[in-house]
Amino acid sequence: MNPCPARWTKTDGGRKPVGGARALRWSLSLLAAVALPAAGVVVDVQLKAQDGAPAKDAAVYAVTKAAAPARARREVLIEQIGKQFVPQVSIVQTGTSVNFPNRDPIRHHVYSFSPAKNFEIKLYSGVPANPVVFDKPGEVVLGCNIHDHMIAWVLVVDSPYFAKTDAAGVARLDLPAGDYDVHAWFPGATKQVPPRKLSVGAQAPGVLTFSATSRYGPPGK
Ligand SMILES: [Cu+2]
Repeated sequence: MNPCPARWTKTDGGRKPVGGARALRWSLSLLAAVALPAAGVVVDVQLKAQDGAPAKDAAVYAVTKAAAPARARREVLIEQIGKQFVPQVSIVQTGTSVNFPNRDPIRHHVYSFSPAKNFEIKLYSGVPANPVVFDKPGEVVLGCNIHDHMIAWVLVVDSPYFAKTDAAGVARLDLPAGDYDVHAWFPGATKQVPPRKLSVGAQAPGVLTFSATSRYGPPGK
């Protein structure tokens, strides 16, 4: 006599197609987002060394006062291969987890004394059990306690809009319309260059160029 079981069964049966339709709508809207990059404007930023040569493996990031969208933060890897950090330069958003897999048949001891992230992973092989969370913005210089020549940088930024420069010294940002401070960052530079204002509208603003005002890169290079 209790109608409930029958009613529940019916409702459950009726939910499935609704769920399926919802899933389809989601995938369609994702496709639309991918197919319409026009929501943002692509801005190329050229970085040059003091002598005018392209500044490879430097970074650019743009900061806006407008609410930036949350970005899915994947775990970032900085490996040790042949007694080098790979990659030597990383740029991540504040809160990103970074792990340090040791691919060498010898042990490394990764550390940083930088104020933005003071940590060490004592003498280890293989993949550390826990990644390191970079929870404060700033420049973090990495070293190895065993191999003095090993050096790498992590730039931690409070923005989802960042990119590393390629071999031509160009970093490409995809920015929604709005007002930004665009920062260039040269790893290991004794003095960084000041940021520039950039208003992004419907038109691409052309190429922004920054030149390093000091020597940068690993010591001794
Ligand atoms: Cu080492």
